[in-house]
Amino acid sequence: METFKLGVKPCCYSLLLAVFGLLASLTSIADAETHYHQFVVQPTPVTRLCRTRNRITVNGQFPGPTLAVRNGDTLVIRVINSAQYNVTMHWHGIRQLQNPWADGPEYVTQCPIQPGGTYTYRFTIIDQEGTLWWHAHSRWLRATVYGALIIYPKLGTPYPFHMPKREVPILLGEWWNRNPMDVLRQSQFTGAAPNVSDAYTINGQPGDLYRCSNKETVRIPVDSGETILLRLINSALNQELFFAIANHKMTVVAADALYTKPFTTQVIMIGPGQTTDILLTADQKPARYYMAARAYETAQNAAFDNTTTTAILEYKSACKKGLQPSRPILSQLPAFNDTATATAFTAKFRSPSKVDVPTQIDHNLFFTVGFGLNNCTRPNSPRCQGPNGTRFAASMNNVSFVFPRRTSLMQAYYQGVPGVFTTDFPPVPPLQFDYTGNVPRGLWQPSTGTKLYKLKYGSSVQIVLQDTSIVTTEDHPMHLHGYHFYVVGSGFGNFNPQTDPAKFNLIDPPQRNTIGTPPGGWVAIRFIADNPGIWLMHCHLDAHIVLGLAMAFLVENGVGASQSVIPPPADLPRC
Ligand SMILES: *[C@@H]1O[C@H](CO)[C@@H](O)[C@H](O)[C@H]1NC(C)=O
Ligand SMILES: *[C@@H]1O[C@H](CO)[C@@H](O)[C@H](O)[C@H]1NC(C)=O
Ligand SMILES: *[C@@H]1O[C@H](CO)[C@@H](O)[C@H](O)[C@H]1NC(C)=O
Ligand SMILES: *[C@@H]1O[C@H](CO)[C@@H](O)[C@H](O)[C@H]1NC(C)=O
Ligand SMILES: *[C@@H]1O[C@H](CO)[C@@H](O)[C@H](O)[C@H]1NC(C)=O
Ligand SMILES: *[C@@H]1O[C@H](CO)[C@@H](O)[C@H](O)[C@H]1NC(C)=O
Ligand SMILES: *[C@@H]1O[C@H](CO)[C@@H](O)[C@H](O)[C@H]1NC(C)=O
Ligand SMILES: [Cu+2]
Repeated sequence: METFKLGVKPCCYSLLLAVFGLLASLTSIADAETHYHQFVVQPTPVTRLCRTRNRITVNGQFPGPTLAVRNGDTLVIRVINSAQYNVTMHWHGIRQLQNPWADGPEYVTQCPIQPGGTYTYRFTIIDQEGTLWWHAHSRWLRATVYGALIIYPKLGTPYPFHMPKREVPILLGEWWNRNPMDVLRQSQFTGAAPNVSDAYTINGQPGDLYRCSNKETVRIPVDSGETILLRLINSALNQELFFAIANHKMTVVAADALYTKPFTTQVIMIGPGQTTDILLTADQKPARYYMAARAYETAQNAAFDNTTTTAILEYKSACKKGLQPSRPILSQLPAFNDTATATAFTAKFRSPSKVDVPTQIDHNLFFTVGFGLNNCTRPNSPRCQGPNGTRFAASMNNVSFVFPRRTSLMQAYYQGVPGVFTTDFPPVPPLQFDYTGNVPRGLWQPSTGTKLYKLKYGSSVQIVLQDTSIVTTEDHPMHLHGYHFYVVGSGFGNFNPQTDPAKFNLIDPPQRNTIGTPPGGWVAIRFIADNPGIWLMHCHLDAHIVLGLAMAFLVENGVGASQSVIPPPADLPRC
């Protein structure tokens, strides 16, 4: 744990640009520090796939700077918006206890930082360690505005596994040749699905299976026999991904900054928003091996980006001879629709030991999650380019979430501004139907609203998230802000409240902050509502959140200051 730097000479090529850039800030860190950072959100020329285009970045870096802190540290990040778009910043997976003001989703916990504006996010890491990340939470800006957020244990606290000397953040991303904000704008105009990306990326680089990307392919040097830690983050906008390393097994030790019982695997499935920490031992013949990622796509008949991004795991001894580097060995990745592999992988996650799962449930919630289609009065209009002259929609419990514009939910709540939201989000679907069967077309059009579900401080909550087959079934990576939760069960088809709870794992279920609904199935989660504030729950595919696949919890204050939301900072942006 002493050295976080890649103190290595690259072998086959001259520079390890991307890896060095990412690890630049990972120098040794003292105990309980306050870290001051300035994030300038600005247009920056970025060259990918043969063309240079302006993209919104933080401090001109893509991916953005890595934040490296310790459990117990405080972060003070002054965000200066020098871009032409509204922006907010989210610290994905940080619990932000009593402090929704630092959470970031626009119009939920704050108004956006407008062009020319600034806002300083202040928060303390309380009892969390592992791999998280930060990203813009404003329309589709996070396509290029994201970075790793690594939390080391407090000084003197060991990892529950042998700490490798070398560790590498691996940020999976998605790249559009067109400005992602224009891709979003076009789909919001037409009502059709947004154009798919042109490439996936590893640490910002597509890799050498794409044109013009050969020289910049990310390289990770290893010594034969050593074990390194990969901190894998899916920062792609809209795509779950399979990830594998040719000829190498991986040992998963944590996910979403929560330790897991270690298990080995040949392939990882990771949804947007999720992180996975992997131990990798260089125990193969010295050579060059691809690490690669490509789509896990569950929607039926949907267009998706069918390309493969690569980086190269390079045994140093394989490169010493000064010869032309050999072509890397290709990784085996599952087929794009291999739900069996994805499901088997997700089922392997366990907490390291017995955990304290809530068993007395105060709120037994059942939320349908899925698509819808809105009919048009003029189906031939350019604004109705969805299937058969409709517009795509999405909802939870048939409510397509409408984000307020006048103010944020949290500001309205704190200041008692009426008329911004209601607290009647339904605990169960307003209509029972065969959720994963042949749903009658008349039920496909959701209602709209800004509905919250109210929870008393300290109450225990179970949510069954049930995918629907309206338009298509799909794996929706559902993210809850302000919390992590136990994943106690999952299955295919309709959840059966009589028989399925008996199969729940109440001993050592994994904890996560983002979990996918199996396509045409359900997943059950539990948590204690011990963090007051308004917390968004949404699909982490940004193509879906903008269709309304979201809702929010209003967790009331408990007793006294230690169970209440702190006052908002003076510089909180106003709408
Ligand atoms: C989306 O794709 C269509 C079809 O390829 C193309 O005509 C259109 O210009 C694209 N729009 C954007 C914003 O990428
Ligand atoms: C994806 O690409 C591979 C080859 O790169 C091809 O074999 C496969 O059919 C494609 N799948 C889809 C769904 O387009
Ligand atoms: C996956 O898609 C291919 C077509 O690309 C199809 O032949 C195959 O049956 C599908 N597999 C599953 C499990 O749906
Ligand atoms: C669109 O219309 C065609 C022909 O009526 C029908 O077969 C298809 O299922 C419809 N698609 C949707 C998504 O409604
Ligand atoms: C939308 O249009 C479809 C196909 O024309 C129809 O079956 C359905 O009932 C309509 N839905 C509503 C809510 O009007
Ligand atoms: C959703 O609400 C709309 C509007 O009230 C209704 O037409 C539709 O049938 C509902 N669908 C479901 C699945 O509840
Ligand atoms: C930016 O935010 C302000 C304040 O909420 C809002 O009035 C404005 O419309 C937003 N601009 C865009 C382009 O969304
Ligand atoms: Cu989704």
